[in-house]
Amino acid sequence: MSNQVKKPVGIMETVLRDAHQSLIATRMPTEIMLPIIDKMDKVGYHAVECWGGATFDASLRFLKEDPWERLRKLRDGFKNTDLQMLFRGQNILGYRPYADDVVYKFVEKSIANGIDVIRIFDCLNDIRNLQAAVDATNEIKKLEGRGKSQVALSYTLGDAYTLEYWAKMAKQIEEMGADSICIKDMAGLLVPYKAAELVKALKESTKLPIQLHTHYTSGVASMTYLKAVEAGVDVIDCAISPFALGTSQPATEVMVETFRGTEYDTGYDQAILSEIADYFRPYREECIESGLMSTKVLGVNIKTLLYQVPGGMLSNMVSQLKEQHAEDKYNDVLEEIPRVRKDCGEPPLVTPSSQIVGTQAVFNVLMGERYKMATGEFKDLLRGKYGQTVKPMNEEVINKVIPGEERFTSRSAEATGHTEPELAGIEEEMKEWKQQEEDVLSYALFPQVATEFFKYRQAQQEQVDVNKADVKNGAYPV
Ligand SMILES: [Mn+2]
Repeated sequence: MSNQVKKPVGIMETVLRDAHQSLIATRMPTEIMLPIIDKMDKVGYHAVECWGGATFDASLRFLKEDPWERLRKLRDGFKNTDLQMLFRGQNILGYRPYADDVVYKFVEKSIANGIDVIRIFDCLNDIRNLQAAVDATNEIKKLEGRGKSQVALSYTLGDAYTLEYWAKMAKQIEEMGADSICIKDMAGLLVPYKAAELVKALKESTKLPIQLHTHYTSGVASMTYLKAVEAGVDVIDCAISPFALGTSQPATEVMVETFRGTEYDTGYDQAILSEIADYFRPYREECIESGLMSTKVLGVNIKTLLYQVPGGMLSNMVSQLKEQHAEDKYNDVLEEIPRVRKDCGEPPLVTPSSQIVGTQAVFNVLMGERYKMATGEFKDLLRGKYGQTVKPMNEEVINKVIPGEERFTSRSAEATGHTEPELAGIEEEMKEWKQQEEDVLSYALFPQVATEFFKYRQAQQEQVDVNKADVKNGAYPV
């Protein structure tokens, strides 16, 4: 035996959340997941990521599945593995800030239905927007003995984002009572040697475990993991090979093999991983054949480093331009994005700031004059309703878009007036559909989509032939 000190790196498997979100628009149904989770449970993964805003939304909207039911089924199957979810700070899994009582209830129900670790991020890295979710998790942990919070740094590039900035934020996250930290590189911007520097700086400022999340889009991600692990990162996010690479994560098997026999050896059994890959491979083929998985997202796109735009934002932008028959403006919009981002305080680009900046950039280009028109969300961002940005905003733009208007400096829930409990009111609004407490939360996040789902569910329960139902218009013969 060598006297090498073992420091096995953990792997969080993303195939049930981010991998299919990145490659097939979050369309993997529960029935594809269930047959393999028994095997996945034997790997010894640090955690399996299985839930988040897009999985929740797509379940209700496109798959006509109850996301809570999916979570309970996964929990049933994963007896030994932690289940992890992604949580948008005060926005929970939705697109607007909620009052603290909704945040608390959502955390409580997520943990009660099977979640172990909640990864919480804010699109501006305004840590005040993270506190309620962290506090809720800590309270549930005290009461139930289960539930951990992981706070994410939404990683981005720009003048303000120095090693000192990240190190300070990590320290604040430790002080706010989180259990671990994630470097959330949603756009795949973190290159290998920068990753080593960043991990080292964070390790010097906090004792919390550090997890690294990135995307393969620009082709450097597995090297980034190698350097980050050497620098001391504790956990890396990977996807089983049929759902890895491209806009998804590095492949689990590849990283396991990379560290085999070193102090970082995961100890995972390659034979089990290979069976899991065998299971997902035909489904991948099916997705490619049906066009659900586009081979376009599977290659290397080094331009993401140039424009710093996350994959999901690019595809939104392309469809917005298509609708306007202005696909030829693609490059103009790409160049406009960094300028708009700078005007509004250089925020990270992640839901919802990515959509807000992206849509405004499209407007600026199509109108032929910058800020001739602004979206309501962009105005709210300038008003401070999403929280504080790291850099000051461009006053000229503010004067053009929201002249003389009130601006806010508090956290998002207060800036948007969500200071009083709102759960009871929401329940009152939707009580005719309520079959479980969780339904109130589904409705709180996605009122229209959830209502459509509730109608569908009721029609099914009343034995209506759903094939005859007019799904498009939301009318179900009862
Ligand atoms: Mn991601």
